[in-house]
Amino acid sequence: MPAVDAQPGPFSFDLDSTALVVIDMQRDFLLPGGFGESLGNDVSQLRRTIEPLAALMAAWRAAGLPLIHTREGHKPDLSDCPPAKLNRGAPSMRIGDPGTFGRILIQGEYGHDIVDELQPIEGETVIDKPGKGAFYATELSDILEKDGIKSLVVTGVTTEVCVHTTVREANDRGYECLVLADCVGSYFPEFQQVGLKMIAAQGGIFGWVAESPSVIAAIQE
Ligand code: TIU
Repeated sequence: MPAVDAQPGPFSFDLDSTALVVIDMQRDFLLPGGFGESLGNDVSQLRRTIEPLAALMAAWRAAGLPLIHTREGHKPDLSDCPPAKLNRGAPSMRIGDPGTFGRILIQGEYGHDIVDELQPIEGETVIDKPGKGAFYATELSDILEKDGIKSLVVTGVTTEVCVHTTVREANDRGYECLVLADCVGSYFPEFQQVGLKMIAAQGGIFGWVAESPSVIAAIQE
């Protein structure tokens, strides 16, 4: 059974029952000129995850292990977007408005899809989710149960929002989660730091935290 150096201690996982989850690496969040940047965010804080994530995905695919992508977004008629989400805050652009890369966070639009560097390949699962967590109102639980998955290696954006919500949902459902610090990103450096600490604190209250090179080494052994 491979094990990687992690906080708060070594993370052991079985290759037959572990999936890599790549959360919301979408153009709307990551591309300069997109939705994320229009909210005043520094997209470079997210873009630094692309290179390590591409390397991890290549190794994961070479090992023949399951890879699941998620995308946050809504139907064109916004019937799956609660008013509480649509109207929150005072953004210069709202979900469904026309943006640089099509209607913001709307399924089928260019900006809603995953960045070129990390596009899914044939046979990989893509979960479209209306919420922050990947379990809420999606088929993820059924897929993981069907495939006998028990552990998740969690990556993507943003650390304190969709990554945290998904890890918390997974933790309550009995999955062991390893979050990779170099493959998750927040627009806010302080949230990145504290978000990762919160996962591994109290003996791993939500899971474990490691760096992707240790996982790559473990699956290549
Ligand atoms: N995917 C995800 O984290 N959605 C967000 O809206 N994140 C923010 O940090 N805004």
